[in-house]
Amino acid sequence: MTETTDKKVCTLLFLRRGDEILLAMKKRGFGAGRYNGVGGKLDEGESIEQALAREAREEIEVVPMNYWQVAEHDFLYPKDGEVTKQMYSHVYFCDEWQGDPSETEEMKPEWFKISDIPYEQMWADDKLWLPQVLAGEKVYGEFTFNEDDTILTHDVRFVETFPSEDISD
Ligand code: 6OG
Repeated sequence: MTETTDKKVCTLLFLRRGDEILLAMKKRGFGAGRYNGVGGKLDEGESIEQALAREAREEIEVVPMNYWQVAEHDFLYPKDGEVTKQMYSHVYFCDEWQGDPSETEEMKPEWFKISDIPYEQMWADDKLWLPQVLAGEKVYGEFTFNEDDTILTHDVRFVETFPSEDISD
């Protein structure tokens, strides 16, 4: 994993219902205008699970009840040849929750058939790992982005355990 001074750990959660997935249109901030799962950066002292629940409540007004990790990603955003921003994302699926997904100031949720995911309106990395995860694989990905948000490099691997779970180092 590459380290930078500005590494932010964040969560990403996708609700699942039969052959559908809940995506949310980000209305403001980083990634605005794209569909994504719900999530964001961990607050000071917060655990992954606490952040997952807080973001789901704040962004689409649901409480996740049953969820499991499906992916882990290291996103690097170089500027002028130097990595100045890094997001390390813990990705989860959820098949049981309380509340109806609702639009908030930040996100507009929408159900999509798995066969109809609007990859062209999502981050460019999503089509490189979401299909595998939907097929039941666990993946770890490293992605470097150009300044125009296209992908410069990517490395996606199937894993049994995620790097954050590796206690050997
Ligand atoms: P806030 O800025 O709202 O967190 N995120 C990405 N998600 C995908 N699928 N691809 C990317 O490629 C992403 N970069 C960031 C992580 C932003 C949310 O957006 C996710 C966070 O859940 C570049 O706190």
